[in-house]
Amino acid sequence: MAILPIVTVPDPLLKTISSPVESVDDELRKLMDDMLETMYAAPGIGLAAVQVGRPIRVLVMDLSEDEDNPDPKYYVNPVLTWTSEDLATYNEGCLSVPEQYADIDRPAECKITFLDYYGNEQHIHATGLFSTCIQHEMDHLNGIVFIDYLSSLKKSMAVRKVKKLVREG
Ligand code: K1U
Ligand code: ZN
Repeated sequence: MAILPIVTVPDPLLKTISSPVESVDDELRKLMDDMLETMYAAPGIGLAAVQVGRPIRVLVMDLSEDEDNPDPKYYVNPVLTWTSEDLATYNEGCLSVPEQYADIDRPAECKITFLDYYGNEQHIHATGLFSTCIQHEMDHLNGIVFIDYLSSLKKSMAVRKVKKLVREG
C-alpha cells in the first residue's frame, strides 16, 4: 500500500465532477487500499478519490473510534436516494482544507445506493456522523468542498490560511 499526496484548496481539481467507475477490479481495489492508508495516516475519517488526484466516483471511510478495531468502508458510484427534511449541524473539517473547521448544516439522515469493495450493490440508511461524513464525501464527487457553503469572506480567509500552511510546509 502507499500513502498518496492530498490535493488542497484552491487546486481546481477539487472543483471537478468525478466520473463514474466502469468496473470494480483489482486496480480499483489497489487505489481504494491506498486511499484508506492515506486517510489513516492523515488522519481522517473519510476521503474521496479526487482528493488524491483521481476524479472518479470512489470514497473510503472509517468511523471506528478504536484504532485496534478498524472498520473500513468503500463506496463506488454512490447515489443519494433520499435525504431527511430535518437538518443536523456538525463542525466539519476536510483534509483538503487542513486545520480549518466550520459548522455546516446537512440533512440529518440519508439513504445511499453504491457498489462495495467487491462490486456488489448495497443500500444503506445513514444517521449521525455517518450521514454527515458521507454527504461531505459525496460533495467532493460533485466538485463541492465544505467551505463553498460559507460566506465568500470566510471562504477566502480559509483558502488564504491553507495557502500559507502549504507554503510553510
Ligand atoms: O477530507 C475529507 O473529506 C475527510 C474529512 C471528513 C469529514 C470530517 C468531519 C465532517 C465531515 C467529513 C476528515 O476526516 S477531516 C479530519 C477529521 O474529521 C478527524 C481526524 C481525526 C480524528 C477524527 C476526525
Ligand atoms: Zn473533505
